[in-house]
Amino acid sequence: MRVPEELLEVLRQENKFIIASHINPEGDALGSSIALCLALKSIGKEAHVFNTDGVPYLYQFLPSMQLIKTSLDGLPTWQYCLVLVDCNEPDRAGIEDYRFKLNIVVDHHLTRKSFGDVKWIEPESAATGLMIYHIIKDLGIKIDRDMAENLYTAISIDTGTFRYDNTTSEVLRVAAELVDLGADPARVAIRLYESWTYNRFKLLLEMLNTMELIKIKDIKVAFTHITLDMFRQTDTTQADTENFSNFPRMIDEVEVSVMFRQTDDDAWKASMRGKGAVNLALVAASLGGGGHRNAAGFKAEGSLEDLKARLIKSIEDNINQ
Ligand SMILES: [Mn+2]
Repeated sequence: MRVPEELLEVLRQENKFIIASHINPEGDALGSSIALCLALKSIGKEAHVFNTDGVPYLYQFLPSMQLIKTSLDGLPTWQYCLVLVDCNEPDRAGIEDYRFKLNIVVDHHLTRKSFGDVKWIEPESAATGLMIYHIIKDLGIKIDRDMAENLYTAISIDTGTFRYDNTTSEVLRVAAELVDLGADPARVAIRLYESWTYNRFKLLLEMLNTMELIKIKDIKVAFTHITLDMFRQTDTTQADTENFSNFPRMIDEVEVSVMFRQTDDDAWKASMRGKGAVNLALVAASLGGGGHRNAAGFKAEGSLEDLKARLIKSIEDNINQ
């Protein structure tokens, strides 16, 4: 993986940065942003981290997470370089109404958009955190414990903690180095996977109870959903559903797991996880969303039944592509 020289040059020469990541942030978005902010600060730059949704409780263990601002009010953004991480268009980050001095994009999502003056998009990279690691190294910045743990978490979450097929030897080498630099794998794993609220667990049970297995051509797809009522009954929020779509994928014969969650009366978000038989990035794109081959999502309006029908059609069209 090679960091474009142009990107390094801009980071060396400019002095004021605002780092932003996508709405509903997860470990890669947050860990990458915080690590880059700490790194830029450590060489005397002014850097801010913005996320419109803030830090979900699941990620409040991230070192230096208090750096994250949920508002850009009062900052003359036009004097700052934007670094958009883990997404590649400003409306994904809720910053489409702001102007910046220069727009930089660092992302690993397949869907390419035209936004950005200096772009580094690497769909082959397991995580944006891995790209940020290379940027920090190439800038000659020493990675401290806080940066290490943020980068480790970013890489960990996007590789299913070193289980998905994006877990390359490079991923493991970088992770090992981050552990040497102070990241604590056991602490991160416990916080990511074994620190649920009881309510979140109840919501998972509700979701699993909705599961149906549908055969599309030769492959089995598991459908689950969460209604607004279920959120209300368990006193949980959308952020509590992170990774829920992975559970039905545990079943041997399930190739694709789709979880729909209701966001408004007639509005749903679908999150899909696969094992390779269907290119879910293409399925998501056909329905106005995006993502990776084995992890993608989209938003849609209408009834759940309608949505399912559209999705089944799209999966049919994209089997083995
Ligand atoms: Mn990512």
